[in-house]
Amino acid sequence: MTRLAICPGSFDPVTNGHLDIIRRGAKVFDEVVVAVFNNQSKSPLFTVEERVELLEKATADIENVTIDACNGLLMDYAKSKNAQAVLRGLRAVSDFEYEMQLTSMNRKLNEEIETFFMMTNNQYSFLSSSMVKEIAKFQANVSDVVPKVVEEALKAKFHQY
Ligand code: COD
Repeated sequence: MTRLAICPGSFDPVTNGHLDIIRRGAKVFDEVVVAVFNNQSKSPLFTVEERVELLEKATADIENVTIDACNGLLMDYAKSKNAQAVLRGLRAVSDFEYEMQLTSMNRKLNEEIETFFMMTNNQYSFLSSSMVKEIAKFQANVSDVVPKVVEEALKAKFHQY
């Protein structure tokens, strides 16, 4: 049986922290589908299509990873893919409460699909898409926290070149 995990998120945009989780997850599961959702509570900088494209480029070298744009409920999507697991990253204690709520709600929706958490690599513990966007807006260097394609996309978004 193919062990498939869904790695869901907003990925607005994908950071090296996300990529670390995706890369490590791809070593544990046969297939990882990165599912890009339009999170209603966040106002995105990049469209879903742009986020998918950036993820595709950033994960092009990982054979068993695919990227998909998603609407609706995560658990409905996971079921439609016959996934066994949802894969999430944990940075710090501050992530814990939100992840508990999300996981409890998801379990209520579908008990069959387990959520797996992976601790971030220490170097990415304080890395978030929001902070990357914040500093990129002021032309700070983001080359060590996002892949090259994202660095270029941020420059194009904020500085129009
Ligand atoms: N290091 C390691 N992991 C990280 C890092 C980092 N530096 N930064 C982020 N991560 C992890 C996050 O913990 C998460 O696991 C993943 O990477 C993606 O992060 P984000 O911030 O892009 O994802 P979120 O939290 O915005 O994703 C929220 C969902 C899209 C999963 C959620 O809104 C959802 O499930 N939406 C669909 C609707 C639904 O089913 N709702 C029901 C639940 S109430």
